[in-house]
Amino acid sequence: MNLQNLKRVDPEIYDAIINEMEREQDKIVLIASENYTSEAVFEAQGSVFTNKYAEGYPERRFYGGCEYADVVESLAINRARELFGAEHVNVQPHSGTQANMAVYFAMLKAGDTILGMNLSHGGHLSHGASVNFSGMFYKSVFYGVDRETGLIDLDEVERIAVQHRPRMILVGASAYSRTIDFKRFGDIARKVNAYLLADIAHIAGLVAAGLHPSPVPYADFVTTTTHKTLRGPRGGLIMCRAEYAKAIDKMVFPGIQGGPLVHVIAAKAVALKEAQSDEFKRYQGQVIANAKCLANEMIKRGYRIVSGGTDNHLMLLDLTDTGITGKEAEIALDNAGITVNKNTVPYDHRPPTITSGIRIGTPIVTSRGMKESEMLEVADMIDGVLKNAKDDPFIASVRQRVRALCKRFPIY
Ligand code: DSN
Repeated sequence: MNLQNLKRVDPEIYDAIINEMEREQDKIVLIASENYTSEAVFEAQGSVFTNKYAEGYPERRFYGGCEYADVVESLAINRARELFGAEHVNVQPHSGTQANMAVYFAMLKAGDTILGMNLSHGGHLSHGASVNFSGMFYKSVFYGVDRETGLIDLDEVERIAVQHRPRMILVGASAYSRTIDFKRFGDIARKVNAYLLADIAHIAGLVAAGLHPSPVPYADFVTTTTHKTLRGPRGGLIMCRAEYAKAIDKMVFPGIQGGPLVHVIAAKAVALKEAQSDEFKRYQGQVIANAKCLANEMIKRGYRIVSGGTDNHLMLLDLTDTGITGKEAEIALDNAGITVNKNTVPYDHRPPTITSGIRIGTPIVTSRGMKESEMLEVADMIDGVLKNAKDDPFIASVRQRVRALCKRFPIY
């Protein structure tokens, strides 16, 4: 990347960017919600479209000079519609939470009941958590996972839905490693006359590649971020049935956002084009293969994975019986050059600032080209660090192994 102007104008920001590039190159990043985009996505995002105001929608703008912004946004919309088979798409949400906000504000009244997955069981803040606007504006009720199996108990979801008659049901998770039965959620929503919103932020890439069942046939609304498994720029988008198109578009703009980030929409369009390729499908298949390999190896080494394994890009390692907390594990692993996030496990007795688990995901290491043999090496290093978290020379030796592995898989 040529950053010579930046280096001259703002050396502090230049240094931070260079340091971040080195960090991303030099560490094994296993944060399940992150990914490394292509250079084409970077180039689109770092383009002149950051200069442009384009309030409104293609051919219905409030500013002159939007002819090329229209090209970009129309391409993004059409590519997303094709990729996911959606009737209508809005590509303007700045984030996944804003995509969800637009759907709630368009369809619900303050005080309505929403039913979502419990945050501490793997749900998301914007699905009704009390500290989030979704928990402040709406009455939220939750389903979780079964204590024994770690799986969403669909009969229990139905029971809660019948009991509380929510106006909207949310399905989608930030830390759930199993296939989600969107069809059954659709049946439950219809039974209680609720809207169904599927938030596929984590699994959008897998859905696009046909490796996870799509919610589009069953859900009234599907939201996603574009930067996780989908491997695009940081942002969100909304898909919905044609009958809700007007309400959703009106709520995104002028309801909750002003000018769209046209440079980000350009980068979304590029990512959506890349997602149509066979290479992308192979990539998503490898993401899952790597996650399964890593999970199986950790299980072989005696660790407990919530639900006993994974069908997707992530797993939750339950450290309850190991004598190390999620927080301690996150710090020790990062010192060794392996970046994960601490995460509550279902029924965790520790608070979210400490936790009894870590979440591990394979999108980034797979983007770098790593395969099963590297996953075995990563499992060996994670195991070593968790067992020797306080042994500084040991941690330093793993750091060297991580550096050597990362050198073999350059990112840009
Ligand atoms: N909850 C975040 C994550 O999955 O990392 C995304 O908002």
